[in-house]
Amino acid sequence: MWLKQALLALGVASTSCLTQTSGNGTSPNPDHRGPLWGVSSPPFYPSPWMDGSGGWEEAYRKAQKFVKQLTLLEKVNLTTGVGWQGEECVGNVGAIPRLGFRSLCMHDAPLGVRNVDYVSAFSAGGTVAASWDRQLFRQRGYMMGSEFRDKGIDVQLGPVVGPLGRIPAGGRNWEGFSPDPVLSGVAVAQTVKGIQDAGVIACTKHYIVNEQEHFRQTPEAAGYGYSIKESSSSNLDDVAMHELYLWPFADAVRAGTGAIMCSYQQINNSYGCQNSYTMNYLLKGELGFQGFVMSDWQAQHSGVSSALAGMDMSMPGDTSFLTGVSYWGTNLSVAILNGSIPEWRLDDMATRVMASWYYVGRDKTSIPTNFNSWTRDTFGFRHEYGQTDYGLINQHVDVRDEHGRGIRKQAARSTVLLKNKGVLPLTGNEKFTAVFGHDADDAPWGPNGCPDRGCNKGTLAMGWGSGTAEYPYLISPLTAIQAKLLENDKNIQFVTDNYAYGKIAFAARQASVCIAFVNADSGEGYISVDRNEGDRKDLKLWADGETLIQKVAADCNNTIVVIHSVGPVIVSSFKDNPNVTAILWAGLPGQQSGNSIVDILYGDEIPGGKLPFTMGAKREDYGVDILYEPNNGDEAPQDEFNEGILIDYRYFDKMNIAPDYEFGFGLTYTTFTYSNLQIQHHRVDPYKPTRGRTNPAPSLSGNGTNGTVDPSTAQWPANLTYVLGYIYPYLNSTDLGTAAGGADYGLPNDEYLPPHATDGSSQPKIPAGGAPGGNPALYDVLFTVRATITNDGDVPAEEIAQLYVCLGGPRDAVRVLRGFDRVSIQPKGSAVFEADLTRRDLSNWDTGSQNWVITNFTKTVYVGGSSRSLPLKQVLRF
Ligand SMILES: *[C@@H]1O[C@H](CO)[C@@H](O)[C@H](O)[C@H]1NC(C)=O
Ligand SMILES: *[C@@H]1O[C@H](CO)[C@@H](O)[C@H](O)[C@H]1NC(C)=O
Ligand SMILES: *[C@@H]1O[C@H](CO)[C@@H](O)[C@H](O)[C@H]1NC(C)=O
Ligand SMILES: *[C@@H]1O[C@H](CO)[C@@H](O)[C@H](O)[C@H]1NC(C)=O
Ligand SMILES: *[C@@H]1O[C@H](CO)[C@@H](O)[C@H](O)[C@H]1NC(C)=O
Ligand SMILES: *[C@@H]1O[C@H](CO)[C@@H](O)[C@H](O)[C@H]1NC(C)=O
Ligand SMILES: *[C@@H]1O[C@H](CO)[C@@H](O)[C@H](O)[C@H]1NC(C)=O
Ligand SMILES: *[C@@H]1O[C@H](CO)[C@@H](O)[C@H](O)[C@H]1NC(C)=O
Ligand SMILES: *[C@@H]1O[C@H](CO)[C@@H](O)[C@H](O)[C@H]1NC(C)=O
Ligand SMILES: CC(=O)N[C@H]1CO[C@H](CO)[C@@H](O)[C@@H]1O
Repeated sequence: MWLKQALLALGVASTSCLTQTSGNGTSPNPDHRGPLWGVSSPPFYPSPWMDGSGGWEEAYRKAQKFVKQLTLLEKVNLTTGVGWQGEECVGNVGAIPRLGFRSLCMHDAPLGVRNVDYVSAFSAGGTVAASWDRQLFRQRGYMMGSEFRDKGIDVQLGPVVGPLGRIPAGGRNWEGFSPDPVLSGVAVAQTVKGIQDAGVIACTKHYIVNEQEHFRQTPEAAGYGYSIKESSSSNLDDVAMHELYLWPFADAVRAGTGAIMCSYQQINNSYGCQNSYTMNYLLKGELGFQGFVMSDWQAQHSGVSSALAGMDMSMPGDTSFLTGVSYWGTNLSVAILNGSIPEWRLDDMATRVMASWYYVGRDKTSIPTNFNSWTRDTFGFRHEYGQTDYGLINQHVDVRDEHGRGIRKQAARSTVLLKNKGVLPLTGNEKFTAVFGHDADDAPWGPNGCPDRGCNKGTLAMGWGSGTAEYPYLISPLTAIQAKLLENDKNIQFVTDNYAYGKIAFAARQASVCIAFVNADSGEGYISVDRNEGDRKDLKLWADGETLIQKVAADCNNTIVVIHSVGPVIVSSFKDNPNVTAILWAGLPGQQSGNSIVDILYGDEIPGGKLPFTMGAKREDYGVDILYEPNNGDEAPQDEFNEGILIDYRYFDKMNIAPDYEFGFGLTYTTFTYSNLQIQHHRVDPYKPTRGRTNPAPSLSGNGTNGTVDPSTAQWPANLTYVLGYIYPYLNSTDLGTAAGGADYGLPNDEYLPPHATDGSSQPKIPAGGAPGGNPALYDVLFTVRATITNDGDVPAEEIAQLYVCLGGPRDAVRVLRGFDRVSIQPKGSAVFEADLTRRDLSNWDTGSQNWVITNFTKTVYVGGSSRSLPLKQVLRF
């Protein structure tokens, strides 16, 4: 009901596949209190215990065997971080010395190993998404995973599908892949498999609807002068949750992701790390997630509640950095001992952690951690906060292998050619080449000069925040172009001061080709760069890139523009300028930036990427924007996702707004003709909702704690070498109230114990569930779609063919992406594009039955080269 209202508010009438309604692009009023204002999340308890299904059987058996031998304190150790800067990695849990089991190491980032030397800086997720290349996704995942493995890391904190990219200005979108759930879903699944093939646990994050930086944490907001008592709440309906935001998480779970990170902000006014509906019901129930949920760093806000709501690991362990106290640790021991949390819940946490560890084979390939993320010094304190345990802490192991070559290739394959008036590729024999823009250059302090890349100096090859890695080197475009042109001893000049207009004009006037590099940066909310508080303040090029391009083009009729950006930027002022002869979007290419763009510019690689998002003419055209100001007094800002599923191209299509460059668009040096659409129908059994009941929660408490253990066995050992600030599982009194160290950290008198939360008996199964990724029948292939693609030109090329479906209902998008493939085709040759349509691909989420349903609306299949170039179409016959 509300959805209809929301659509009416947007001026959208009912539509079907074949007709687009007209709209004027009016965006919803951000201050309007819509139907999602102040909504809540339904409680769901008990927390589902893992059952070892869907390929997890062996890991589950081994994990249970391991957990059975653990004491209460040892299990608590497995679930609780030792505190910020307590150990080598950005997060570690306690060890189990009795069994020689070392402290597990959790470490950033989604594009390479953070805060360490001798690692690679890969292209960002949002950049490689533009390759639409499954093999590349997997290969990149494997390369990253190998580096984490060889540094001695157990869990890589990536990949990212939250943010999905609802809002183009979202600060961390570049860490993820694409605002389209299918492209993101394929990319995340392949990345997870790649990382885990290398023997490292992938942590898919941030769960869920973590779509902006503003107001995600109250202390951070206070730092920007916003006084709010609670983090913002992302409020969304059940359809948008399933059809959009949960979709790629389902793919990650189905691919076997060992960990998931719950997010900072609230969902329907319940914090991401204590929302029983998102963690218990959606993730562990419906999606059958077998791994463990860890908190984002300081995203935990309660002890008992978070445990009962499905969180399995507290990161980094302290309530907030360096407090030395934890919601868990001692308090989790107490909560088990006093019965607030049943021991099966703790057993399940520990089993999930250990099952993931076995699942990726860490029992076979565990390398000791050989670095310390808090310093580059070779010798120092192992415990940075406690300043104890001095010794060799950084072995400076070079784990890069030959990955530099792969990164160069990956970035080139992810470069998107947006415009080309026949000037590309260049030959390298141009008489006079002039390069412009600070984005072409090295940074004055070197590529790692700003901590966590929190500045925009020199060329941009990754955003800022925790999603970064240290560059082993960063090849700037200017360096690489000079090297290329010096092969023929050509003339090359440059002006890298964006504002030196006189010098720019002087160089541009002489040049036979001008290459202007421009950029737009963003990052994580704890760093603000040029008043961009994580999220971008606008979609413009930085350092007045538009004027730079205009000045160059005014004097140079062959101006090539290269954009390094975190996402869409406004290109309207120059895209139709006749002197702008080519435009390339190169994203955030990573360490080989200059070489990758040289490979494209000078013809060693043929451009073939396509946009993983829409480039709109103005920010208003996207229909949604960042909530930049608190809208609820000092209470939690209410971020209403009134647009439902209509983000990015779905919104442009629905409102009939012409983008500058549409989702899925990209040129190469030839054109393609699509023909011969054929649809094969497969007979499959009808969809069966999952029925029956689970087993009761297994009891692994061999040591018989189960609420009956004598607290005297859980006291501080007399001989323990205490590390300052470190989080331990021990009690300092046999009186549980005293031992808990205050009511704030997890005592039941401070928290509400929800009904059924401690019930370990057999539970009804969830109809849309049944296996990791959801009901297995959702992945039945119902149709196979084939089309012939002919390369019209004289050069070999690759085409990224795309399959869209109109689901046909009034609230549906005009079309949604459902398949794609990057196909290599010889000159004048043809190839067959083939894509499967699964039951999930053709279903809508039905809130009433809480399941996926294929509606009776006419469904139409479209095939072509972009979201707006779809020459082939056919109605599906079931
Ligand atoms: C756009 O559409 C909305 C909703 O239909 C309407 O209220 C508004 O006046 C329109 N604006 C323009 C500029 O036409
Ligand atoms: C949020 O609230 C909406 C509206 O009541 C509801 O449809 C949806 O299922 C809720 N989602 C979550 C995650 O709580
Ligand atoms: C818990 O972990 C800490 C830190 O690794 C370790 O010192 C302690 O011995 C562990 N406790 C138990 C009971 O294993
Ligand atoms: C294009 O460049 C030429 C110089 O080559 C200049 O005379 C002309 O004014 C430029 N046109 C535009 C639209 O800037
Ligand atoms: C630029 O102008 C020069 C001189 O008029 C001309 O020879 C050349 O072909 C032009 N280049 C482009 C790309 O239009
Ligand atoms: C733990 O307690 C539950 C419920 O009281 C009981 O069913 C179970 O047998 C107990 N397990 C052990 C190992 O004592
Ligand atoms: C501490 O004492 C216990 C019990 O006597 C013993 O098992 C353990 O090895 C000792 N630990 C250390 C670090 O000395
Ligand atoms: C230990 O007990 C004291 C009271 O004796 C309490 O104030 C303190 O917070 C406790 N320490 C921890 C770590 O729980
Ligand atoms: C489709 O139509 C049939 C026949 O009218 C009806 O039985 C069925 O419930 C409809 N399915 C859905 C999903 O609405
Ligand atoms: C049955 C069982 O697993 N017991 C274990 C309980 O914990 C002690 C150590 O405290 C182990 O030695 C036992 O094997």
